[in-house]
Amino acid sequence: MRIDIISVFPDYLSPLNLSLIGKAWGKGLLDFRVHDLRDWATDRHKTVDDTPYGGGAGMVMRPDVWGSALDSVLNAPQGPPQLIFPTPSGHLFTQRAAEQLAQSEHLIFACGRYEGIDSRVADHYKSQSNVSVQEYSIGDYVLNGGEVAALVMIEAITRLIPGVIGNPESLVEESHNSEGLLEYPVFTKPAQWRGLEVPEILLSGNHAKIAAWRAAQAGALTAQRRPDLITN
Ligand code: JBZ
Repeated sequence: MRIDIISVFPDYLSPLNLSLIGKAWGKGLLDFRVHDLRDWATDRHKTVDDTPYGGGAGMVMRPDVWGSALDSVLNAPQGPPQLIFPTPSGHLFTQRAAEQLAQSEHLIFACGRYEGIDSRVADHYKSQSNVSVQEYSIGDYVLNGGEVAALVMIEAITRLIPGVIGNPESLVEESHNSEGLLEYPVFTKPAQWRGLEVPEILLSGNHAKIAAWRAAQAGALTAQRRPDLITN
């Protein structure tokens, strides 16, 4: 999978060199291209933003600079790309969205800063037949720009690509387990630590009882902390 990322802070994406994602890049499974938006600015100050029409606080990113940058990465030979705008006003990015995007051969992340990117940029590319456009938010909190949201989405997407994660079993048993619930609590040695014991059932060797205990724990924890995940 090829992933282009455009940002005014390309160094923000340096964690992509680390851990499993960095190894998958080294193996050729992933091909990251991080671009500095200012490379497409045309004035000597490399301006990428301007004041908002209608007034208000802060600065808005210019559509002409973004248009030049996106046209240039869209001209890559990977086949129909998906263009993703991390934005607090986007649809919520979910595991279902990660699964859909993991099927793509080419993703492009357009990371905004300041008060965001002129709205015509997403509208323009939505009207183009050679690209699919999505606006996503990773959750209800305030970030300074799209870079960290892009990192979150890239990790969630790329770990679903065969070969990126060494042990594919870790793809199925995760904190959102196969039942769509929170995961049960886990324990390892030592069996006693600072006066706290491991639940006795886990030392019993009775695998049927252990599975039932874990399912009950997952259900109770989900009901308490994330009732929104319970469908009924
Ligand atoms: C996001 C201006 O660019 C931004 C600013 C905040 C922000 C994003 C992009 S994406 N917050 C989120 O997913 O929560």
